Order: sequence, then C-alpha cells, then structure tokens
Amino acid sequence: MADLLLIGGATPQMLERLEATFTIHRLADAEDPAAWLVEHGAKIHYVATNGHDGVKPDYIKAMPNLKLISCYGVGYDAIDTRLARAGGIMVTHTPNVLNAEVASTALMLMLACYRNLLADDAHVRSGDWETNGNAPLSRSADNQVVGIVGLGRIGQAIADKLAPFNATILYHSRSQKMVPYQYYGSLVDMAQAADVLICITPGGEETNKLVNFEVINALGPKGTLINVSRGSVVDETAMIAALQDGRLGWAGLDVFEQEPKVPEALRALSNVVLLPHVGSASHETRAAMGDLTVDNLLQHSNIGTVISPVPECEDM
Ligand code: NAP
Ligand code: 8YV
Repeated sequence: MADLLLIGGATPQMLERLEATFTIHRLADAEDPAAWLVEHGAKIHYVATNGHDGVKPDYIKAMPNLKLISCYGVGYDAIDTRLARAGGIMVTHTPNVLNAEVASTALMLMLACYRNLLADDAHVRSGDWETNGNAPLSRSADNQVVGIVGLGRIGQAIADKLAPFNATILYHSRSQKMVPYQYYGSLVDMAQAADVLICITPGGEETNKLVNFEVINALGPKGTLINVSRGSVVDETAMIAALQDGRLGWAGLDVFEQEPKVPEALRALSNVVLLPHVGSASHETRAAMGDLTVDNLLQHSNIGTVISPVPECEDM
C-alpha cells in the first residue's frame, strides 16, 4: 500500500475509502510536523489536503517522491502549484460539484443584507416586536444591478440563481466571455454602475486586495459588498473603515483575511452579515467534494491519471 499524508481533516466516508488503498499518516498527529517530514517525507507518495491548510512549500520540498496532492476544495491558493509542477507533482481540486451551494451562499448573504434578516430576527427574539411594534422597513433585493467579480464556474451559477430576482448582471474578469452580460475591464467602473458586488475570484497574489479603497468608494453608501471568494481579495481594513463611516452600505462576508480570526471592529458592526467560511458546507456538497478528492487519488494510484487537475497541471 502506498503512503498517504493527510493534512487537515477528512470525513469518515473519505477515510473509509482511502484506508482500503493507502497507509494513512496524519500530520496532525505529529508533535513537530516539520521534523516528522524530515524523518518520513521520502516515503510519502500521496497527499490529501484542503483549501485552508494547503501544503507549505517546505513540506512539498520534504517529500521528494510525492506524486499527487489532492485538494478537498476548488480554491488551491494555499498550494504552490508552480513548485509542485516543477517537481513533477500533480495537483487536483474539486471544481463544479460545489457551484450551486456556493452560489446559494452568495444569494443568502445578499438577501440577508437587503432584507435586514439578522436585525429582524433579533427584533422578534428580544421581544421588541411586542413592546415597540413593527421592525423598520428593509430594501427589496429584486431588480438590482449586480456586478460579479470573477465570472467563472461559481460566478455563472450565481448569475443563474439571480435570474428570478430580475437582476441586471455585470461582470469583471481577466477575459471577456460569450455571455449576455455587460463586461467591465475596470472594476472601479463596474462598482460605480452596480448596486451589489459579489466577489468569487480565486485568492492568491494576482487577486490580492483587488477590491481596494477605490473600488469600495465607487460602490458607495448605498452599495452592498458580498465576498464568498477569499478574504485576501478584499482590503479588509479599507472595507471596515468604509462600513464604519458610511462610505459603504452593507457587507455580507463568508471569508476573511486571517481566518478564523475576524476583527472585533467588523464583528461590532450592524451593517454586516458574517459567516464562518461555509460557502460549500452542506452535507450533500461536502460529500460530493470528498468523493472527488478521493476519486482523484484512487484513479492516480490505479492507472496514473486524474479526473480534475488544477489548470496549471492539466498538460502533465
Ligand atoms: P473559476 O471557474 O476558475 O473562476 C474564477 C474566475 O475568476 C474567472 O472568471 C477568472 O477570470 C476570474 N479571475 C481570476 N483571476 C482574476 C483576476 N486577477 N482579476 C479578475 N478576475 C479574475 O473558479 P470557481 O470554481 O468559480 O471558484 C472561484 C473561487 O471561489 C475559488 O478559487 C475559491 O477561492 C472560491 N470559493 C470559495 C468557497 C467558499 O466556501 N466561500 C467555496 C468555493 C470556492 P477568467 O475567466 O478571465 O480567467
Ligand atoms: C471549502 C472552499 O471551505 O472550495 C473552496 O475553495 O473555500 C471551500 O469549499 C474548503 O476548501 C474546504 O477545505
């Protein structure tokens, strides 16, 4: 049986399937992971990890016989794919199986911001409804101009799910697509034209603080910022300042710069809805992600090919 290093957790269903083919080593069991890898790294042929933990570059270097890193998640910004590829290591991820779930999360955040979901829930629970009367009116989420930042697999699923809300869709990405939505090469211009921005690009260096001070100001006091991509995509400090002084209206966030740390200043605001990175976190979708993570490992172990390589490894 080949040796597999598990970085982070795995569901019981994933473990059951993996245990039939691999000898599993859990990095979490090592007192000193770096020291464990110095001693045992050479026998590891497979790694299963996730979008949060990834694989540190030093760990990749410590596994000279590594063949495949299988990531439980579509975002792989925590894995240095250039380093992996240079070492002949294939990297796989879990695209498509989570599109609908993450799109639902984006819409849930948008609706919660627009319709004051959290404040209205608190109004009932606190007894304010009974003692002080009806809650203030909210804003309609229908007929909005929605700017999608990153019209990829999930971005398109978000656009599809917005159709019944009669949204006008705008989008910004690196390249223009054959879609019936208006393309903006400039994110500032799109933010100016939109009521809502929904961020769903990958993380990493290229998109670091893509939503910056200028973009946030362009979205403006009546604007809503939804982020289901990576915390790094939004300048969190600039966003918090704008939410505090009214330059930005609302924010619905599933992701943060230093997860699971969320700044106290952000948690104190009433014009935000905050989720603990649960964009794909339903039983059904996580099971499908787990299956694909394991399928990639098993197929590689059996016949040397994979199902869903990351784009950087597609021609390997
Ligand atoms: P995808 O199909 O690769 O789409 C990514 C989109 O982002 C593409 O439209 C791409 O534009 C655009 N993009 C990439 N770099 C850009 C840049 N520098 N500037 C502007 N646009 C850029 O990926 P996906 O499957 O939709 O997933 C997107 C991301 O969502 C993942 O990488 C992950 O970080 C995040 N995610 C979060 C959760 C969660 O739980 N919150 C769950 C799943 C995924 P081009 O088409 O022009 O290249
Ligand atoms: C998961 C994600 O939270 O797929 C992604 O990119 O961010 C999420 O689906 C994560 O990857 C699971 O570890």
